[in-house]
Amino acid sequence: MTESPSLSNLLKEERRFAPPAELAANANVTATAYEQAKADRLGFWAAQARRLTWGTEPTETLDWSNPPFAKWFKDGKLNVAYNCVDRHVEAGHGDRVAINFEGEPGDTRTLTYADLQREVSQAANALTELGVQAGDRVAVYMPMIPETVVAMLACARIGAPHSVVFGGFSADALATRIEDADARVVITADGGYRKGAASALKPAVDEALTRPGTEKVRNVLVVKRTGQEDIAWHEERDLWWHDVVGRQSEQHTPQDFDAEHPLFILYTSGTTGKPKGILHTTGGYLTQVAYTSHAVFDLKPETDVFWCTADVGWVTGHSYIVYGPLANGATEVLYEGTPDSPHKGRWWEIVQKYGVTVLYTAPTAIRASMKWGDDIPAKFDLSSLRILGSVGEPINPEAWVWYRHHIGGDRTPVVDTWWQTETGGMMISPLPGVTEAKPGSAQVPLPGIEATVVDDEANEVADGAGGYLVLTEPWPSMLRTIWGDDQRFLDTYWSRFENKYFAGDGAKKDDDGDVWLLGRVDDVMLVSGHNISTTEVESALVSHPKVAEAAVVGATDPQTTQAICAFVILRGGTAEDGELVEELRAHVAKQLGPIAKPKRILPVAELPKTRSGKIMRRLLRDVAENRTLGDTQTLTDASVMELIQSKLPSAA
Ligand code: 6R9
Repeated sequence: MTESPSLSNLLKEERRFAPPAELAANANVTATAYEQAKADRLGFWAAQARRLTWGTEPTETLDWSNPPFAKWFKDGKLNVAYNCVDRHVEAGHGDRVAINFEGEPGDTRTLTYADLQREVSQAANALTELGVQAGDRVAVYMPMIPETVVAMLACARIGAPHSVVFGGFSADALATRIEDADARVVITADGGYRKGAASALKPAVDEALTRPGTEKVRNVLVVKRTGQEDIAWHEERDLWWHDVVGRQSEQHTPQDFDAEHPLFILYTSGTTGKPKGILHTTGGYLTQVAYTSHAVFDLKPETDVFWCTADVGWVTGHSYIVYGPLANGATEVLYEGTPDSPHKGRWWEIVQKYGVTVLYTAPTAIRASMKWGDDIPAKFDLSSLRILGSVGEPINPEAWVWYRHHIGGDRTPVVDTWWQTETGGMMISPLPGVTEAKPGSAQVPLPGIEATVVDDEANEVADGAGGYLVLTEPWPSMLRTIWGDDQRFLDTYWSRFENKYFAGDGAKKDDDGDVWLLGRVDDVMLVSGHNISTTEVESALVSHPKVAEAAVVGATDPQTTQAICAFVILRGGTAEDGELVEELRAHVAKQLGPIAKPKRILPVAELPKTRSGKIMRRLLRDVAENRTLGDTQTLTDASVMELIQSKLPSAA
């Protein structure tokens, strides 16, 4: 990549936040973990695997004889559900709360580990009665309710890989995923609550199952959540969860599976082509999500109340609602609804109500809270919080600092965790009791993880330079392949650089060697011969007090190859005017240098986001370049694009 001298000051973030002394003194993981892992990486992971209870202990840590097809702990055998549930009951913690469920309408349920053991056993028995065997795939299309976690654990318990499809996806998206995974049973609900109303799910399943390719689905198991009356019913196929699961025995003996037995398939959409079914397996996956929950969230199962706000339909929900926290025997919150139902303080009310100690959320939610106003979280007692986490997108330094100050009361470390559906678990993140934090940087690979930044020729870049993020050694929770398509697995991740995993993200190392994520490489802009990252310009915009959120794209330009075009959401109802736009352009030029000054800045009311909260710059590029919009299937709210387009009468 070409380095612009005027940009070499980028991300010179001077603020530093040392870990609180008490947290550091009692941290689960200290600096020695890095040394141990450096000295003997495989020995380190073998030791972490011993956090789990194995039916047969593994003797071999990694088989890398056929790269990049890894086998971790391959001669070991274990049961994931036993590890996440039963063993905690056997250790005398049956009365400990596993899940504090808060429904959007305000209904609540408390499930202890003993409750979870009974329900997972019943559900496992039910699936077996329906003929589901080890290896059969089960699709899960559910709202955020306890049965969703129970269903996933029941699948794991009987060795049937689940394929969870986010409840906001359409019938078509669901059908494609059912077909690709060749699922035999679908678990769903009549509906769930979102934004103050019941929203149906079952009709989308009915519709999906009329599509060719889904004929092999024998049964649909339906949880009654909303009690809508006019639900269509196919007698020969549909079954109520409460009938079938409810009548099962509460005893179920878990069977051990090979460490490399498939645990789940999870589809990532990507920007082009059909969704990729990312395959994760049993022993390595559980080892890494259990370890990272312990290390990065510093989870103390006796005292912590953990809350990950992600949807279970995303990898963050799989790894840090279901498998990681429960493998640690932790107590957690599960919330069904949206952050602003029935009011914009709902999340902070939940933190106060359950005494949440560790909160894990996404930059998009933090920026929404900033926009709604500092006074909202200030109304609640958030003093129970001791660690804050972020995931999903680069977190702008200003959002990081706001999060720490307004949510964390200036006490809490903020851990910015970089990882992907493909990596299964966290890869790059500070450790809350060890790392001196830098707002906006994910900083260092976790112990046992090897990551770096390389240039076009695969050479590691010097400190202070940018390039592509790569992972240079296999890790336990790595994807094993793309379901049914080994060649696409090789092409997508392993062909760009030899023997290195290409993550698809741009990154930069600062002078201390810390890693800054700069967004997807597809989003990097080329302006007058200089590569400029969208993240950097966005962070510069967000550092202006009047900007809540920004999305930046490069639009084709005859003079400069690409011209920087920024879409901004102004904070707290700031009036838009020509002067402010000029002020913002000047602000960016001052922060980053004149080369990074946006050619156009457009104040907008909303930005297009994926359903997991990531900004869809591709669509904004279409707008900025006056093109018809590309695929909008993964967009949360398609009307956002109409609003934005209407602001652009003279886009050319
Ligand atoms: C866990 C998850 C993966 C992509 C990833 C990157 C972006 C995630 C990030 C981050 C900067 C972080 N991403 N965490 N970028 N800093 N802390 O989000 O998985 O949905 O597969 O997305 O998200 O671009 O490549 P997934």
